[in-house]
Parts: sequence; structure tokens; C-alpha cells
Amino acid sequence: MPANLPPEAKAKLAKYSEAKTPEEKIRALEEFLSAVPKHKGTENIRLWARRRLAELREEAEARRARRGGGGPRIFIERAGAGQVVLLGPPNSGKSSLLARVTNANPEIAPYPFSTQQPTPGMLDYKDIQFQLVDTPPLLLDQPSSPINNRVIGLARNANAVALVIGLDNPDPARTLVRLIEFLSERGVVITKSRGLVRIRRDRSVNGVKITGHGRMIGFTEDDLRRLLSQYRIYNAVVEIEGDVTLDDVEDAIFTTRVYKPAVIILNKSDVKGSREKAGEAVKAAPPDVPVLVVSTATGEGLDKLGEVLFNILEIIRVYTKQPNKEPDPDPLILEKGATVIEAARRIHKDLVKRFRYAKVWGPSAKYPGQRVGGDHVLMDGDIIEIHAY
Ligand SMILES: Nc1nc2c(ncn2[C@@H]2O[C@H](COP(=O)(O)OP(=O)(O)OP(=O)(O)O)[C@@H](O)[C@H]2O)c(=O)[nH]1
Ligand SMILES: [Mg+2]
Repeated sequence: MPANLPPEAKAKLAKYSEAKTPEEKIRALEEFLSAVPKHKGTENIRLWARRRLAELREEAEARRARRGGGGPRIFIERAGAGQVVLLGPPNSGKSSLLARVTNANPEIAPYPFSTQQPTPGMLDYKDIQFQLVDTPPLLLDQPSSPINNRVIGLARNANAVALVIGLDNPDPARTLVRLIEFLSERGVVITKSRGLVRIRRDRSVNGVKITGHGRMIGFTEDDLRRLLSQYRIYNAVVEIEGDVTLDDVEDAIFTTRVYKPAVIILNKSDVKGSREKAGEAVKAAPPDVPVLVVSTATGEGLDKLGEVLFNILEIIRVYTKQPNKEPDPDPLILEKGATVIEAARRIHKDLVKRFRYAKVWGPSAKYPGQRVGGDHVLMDGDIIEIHAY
């Protein structure tokens, strides 16, 4: 992007980033938009500013409505081993999917826009459950629709997303590409291969600190500091993952990008012509995102959903036990790569201080009941017995 903004436009943006209330932010953005020249080089940033303005106006509106009581239910509290938000264009079968694989009973209709409110349901997988959240449809051709902002908010808050596209769509491959692009423009990226920059402003940090495992492509730390200082960012932690350009850094000043693990669900495999369209969509999908071809009408392909979600969420199940007793049938859900001490922390934060050693049975144990320390890395299906002071 480097937008080559005139100094007064940059000053307005700085005012925006220093603003505390949505109302102040709205005013600063409006002033910014009138100060920025309209040409190709500023296209992205003007687009960003208009979107952010729409979101802020909506936030301000929602706050006014809440003061009046009630208000729409925007967030769904997480439950189970992971929250997965269903995203897709109208009529793709999001509600049908929720109804088919969970205990929930959402409205299903042959016309678009039948879903108005997010609705959760639980999907059983082995001895755990995933929470699926049905949402109102995304309107890919009406980017500034307030429905979109609400749904994106749900996606940002989730552990993973499922992109649901109907194979009765005239061009599912194109719709898929458009949907992924749409999400990325709003800061939700579904592939890790893309570089990710996070800028956290923090006055207690001395200068600009760069962390993470990423690579800076075509710029130096000095370039980065110079760019940030133009936006009056002097104290911050900049986290870099993957291959990152200076444009990506500038983008990150305006939007916080989040990575969400994803699965692509091509639904309605029972309709005529679906096989060929599914093939094209699979080709168009990012190589590191799994694709399921399913039919919520016949049930085809849906038996794989639980396993795919388990894999993309990168979690493990660990069973705790007391000495001379059977393991607890409800596992702890931990991130892949978690250690014994993290399991202890999950049980009780006091247990970390009192920890002595643990005994482990299962995939990570060299032999049943192996005695290990706090840094022992656990695996899915392990059983642990923690010994404390
Ligand atoms: N043939 C066929 N039709 C399906 C399938 N899944 C859903 N449908 C139909 O597609 C239409 C839309 O289904 P919904 O589940 O309401 O779609 P939605 O994505 O929730 O729609 P919105 O809430 O408007 O976004 C309904 O008529 C469903 O019966 C499927 O696997 N095969
Ligand atoms: Mg629906």
C-alpha cells in the first residue's frame, strides 16, 4: 500500500489512533477522508477508512440501542472444545448443517436471509463436543452491509471458521475465492502461509520492539521504525510471522489481522452437476485448508466433520487421574504441544507452584506410568497423574 499520504492526512490518522471514544474516532476518520487525495494509490486506505467508519457508526448505534435496553445478541459464549463459526453466502445450507449435525433446531428455508441471529449447537466427536455457530449470511456483493460486520465480529471471536458454499451456486469456485478475499480484506485470514503482522501499542515499551519468527521482505528495521513514526507510533511491539512486506506492516496499523483455522464445506453434493463444480472449487481452495464435499440432505461426507475440526483446531485431549483410581472420562482440552505444567495450570493455578512430578500413560510415555517433569510434552490421548507438595 504505502499510500504516500500528505502530512495532514497522516496527522488525521494519528488523531484517529489516539482517539478514545467511538465518537472521537468517527470524527477523526471523517476528517481523514476529506483530507486524503483520491487516486489509485490511496484506494485501499480510503476503502479501509470507509469500512471502519461504517463499523464505528454501527457500534455507536448499538451502544445507544443497548442503553435503551435489549439490543441484538452479538456474541455467543464459547462452549465445548472449540467454537466454529459457519460462514457463507445466503442459502448455502449453514442452518441445514447445524440442524443435521448438532442438537440445535434453526430455521431452514428455501429462500435467502432466513437466519437473522447467530445460533449455537453442539457437535459430538468422540468424547468431546464442538460448538458450531450458525450465522446470518455474508453479503459478498454488498460489502458495507451491517450484517457483514456483525458476522465478521463473530468470526474474529471464534476458534475456527467453516466456509459453507452450496454446489447449486452457479460458480462455487469463484464464490469461494471471493469469500476468502472478502474475509481477508476484513482482517480474517485462513492460511498461515500468508505473512501476519501484529502491532501492539504499549507506552511501557522502550521504542519499537520487533518479535516473532517471520521474515522482513525488502525492508529493514529502520524502514519499519520510520514508517511507524510517520503514524506517530513510537512505543510498540511489532510481531511478525511468515513473509511480510512493508505494505503488510502499514496495513496492520489499520486492521488487526487474525488467523483463523478453517475448513471449506461444499454442500449439496446431491444436486445435479455438483461433482464437476466441487472439483473446480477444490482446485481453487488454498492448499493448506481442508475441503469437505457434503450433503446435509443425504448426510454424505458429514461423518468426517468432527475429525477435520479436531485437526484444524490443533488440540489434544488429556485425561487426568488420581493415584489408584480410574481416569476422569472428561478430558482436558489443551493446545497441541502443551506440557504437563500447562495441564496442571488448567486444573488449578495453585497446582503449578505445588507441582513435584507427574506420571504419564499413553502416546507420549516411553513406558506406562513414566515419571516426568513439568516440561514433558503431552500428546492426544495421554493420561496423567500429577503429584504435588
Ligand atoms: N439439495 C439440497 N438442498 C439443501 C442441502 N442443504 C440445504 N439445502 C436447501 O437449501 C436451502 C437453504 O438452506 P438453509 O440451511 O436455510 O441455508 P442458509 O445458508 O442457512 O441460508 P441463510 O440463512 O439465508 O443464509 C433450503 O431449501 C435447504 O433445504 C443439501 O445438501 N442438498
Ligand atoms: Mg440460515
